[in-house]
Amino acid sequence: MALVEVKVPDIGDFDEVAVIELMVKVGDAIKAEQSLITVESDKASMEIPSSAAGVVKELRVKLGDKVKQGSVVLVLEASGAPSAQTAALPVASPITTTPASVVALPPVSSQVAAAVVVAPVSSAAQAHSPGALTLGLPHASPSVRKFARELGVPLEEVKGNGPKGRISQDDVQAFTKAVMAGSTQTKAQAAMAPAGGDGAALGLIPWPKVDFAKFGPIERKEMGRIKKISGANLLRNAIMIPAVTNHDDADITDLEAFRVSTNKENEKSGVKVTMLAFLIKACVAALKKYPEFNSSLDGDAIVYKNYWHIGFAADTPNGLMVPVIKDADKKGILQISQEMGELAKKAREGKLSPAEMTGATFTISSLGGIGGKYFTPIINAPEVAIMGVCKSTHEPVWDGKQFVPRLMLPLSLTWDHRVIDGAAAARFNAYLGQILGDFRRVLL
Ligand code: CAO
Repeated sequence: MALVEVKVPDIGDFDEVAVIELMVKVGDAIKAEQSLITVESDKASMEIPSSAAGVVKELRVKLGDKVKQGSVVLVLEASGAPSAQTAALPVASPITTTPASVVALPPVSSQVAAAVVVAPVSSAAQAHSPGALTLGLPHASPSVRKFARELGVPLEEVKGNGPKGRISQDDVQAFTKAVMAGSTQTKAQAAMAPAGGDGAALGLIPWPKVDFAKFGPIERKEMGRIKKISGANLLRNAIMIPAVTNHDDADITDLEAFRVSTNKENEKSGVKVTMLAFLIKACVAALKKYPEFNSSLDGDAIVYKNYWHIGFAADTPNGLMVPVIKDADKKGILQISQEMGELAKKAREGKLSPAEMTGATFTISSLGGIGGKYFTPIINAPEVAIMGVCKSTHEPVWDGKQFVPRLMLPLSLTWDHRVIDGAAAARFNAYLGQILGDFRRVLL
């Protein structure tokens, strides 16, 4: 049997490329045209196929090596004639090029679809590891991994139908379709089911199983669709985001007086201004001053948004909904109040369109009309912060000489510690308090 050196073929414009994946090992019997290694430049990833069939005798490259045209990839004990292409060429057959940046994604960037339908990938799958194969991680090319990462598909759960179980883009698509159709569940989804999942996928002890009927009469009701969907999202966000909440108070004595007088003046207009409308406007000013609060995480990058769409939590008979006031920075208090009234009504009637619930850059959850002092709202991913507001009460505040009664609004800002620091959060709250204390500051 002849020994054949399989070499890197002409790789176009690239001078040197890094080996990021080894797909075969010594002793493997391989076919002609089978992919041997993946190399990656700053622009593309490519798989280098074998020029001949045979058994791998020696691997001449390792992960991280730089190779170029003519570099020997491996030595093969050939089992047949080299491929026609190879016979005519001094190097292996032409490479298949998959530009890393070109990934045919279906339009799942819709936050709702991505968040609701497909559970998040594990951090192990998210982090691109050049040693993926040796670590026993899924057998897939970098472009397929990138594709899966962008869809939020846990690659380790996808069955590969390629040679040696290699996962292709078609496999990832089929898995996504099955999850969307409800015919399969990711492990994380199963773990998220409040009672059905046992948390095993997260390494937790099993969910307690109790026969409640043993202790008294019970009634069992299935949760509605909205509660199920928001529950899964809330659980993911609570688990995955290192969230911290800062509490503060804002003096809204003058603002409340202004709100009441505005409502008297506008009695006939039918538009009632509530504190939440002022809060939306004040938050936009604070978000502009501290842009990291209006951002999202995308891998290792922070995406700063130059638009200010504010979601507000609305309590509805079907569960929690979050309609969005788009371009709140361009709207006045009266317009925001009117839109809020309309959106809250639609939410309660279950008539919100997906467009009216997506695109928020920051969310406010107000329990002010109900009561309470402070709470710890859960961030609405992929946002990085949320403002919780409770009921304002008159409190004695020291003015330097004496205690005076002031109307104080409790604020609870939850923020993602991966993006925001405690000092920034304290500053955000302090600035918001200044604006609410003297609303003319919004104009500054
Ligand atoms: N302090 C004191 N009073 C307040 C207040 C505050 N922070 N915020 C509102 N109020 C008052 C209003 O002025 C109004 O009083 P009047 O009827 O005397 O004028 C009353 O409370 C009711 O206000 P509202 O709740 O109807 O209006 P809103 O603009 O404050 O809120 C909406 C609208 C849709 C956000 C609210 O109805 C709602 O659904 N809140 C619940 C949100 C929620 O569930 N959050 C938790 C999410 S986590 O599970």
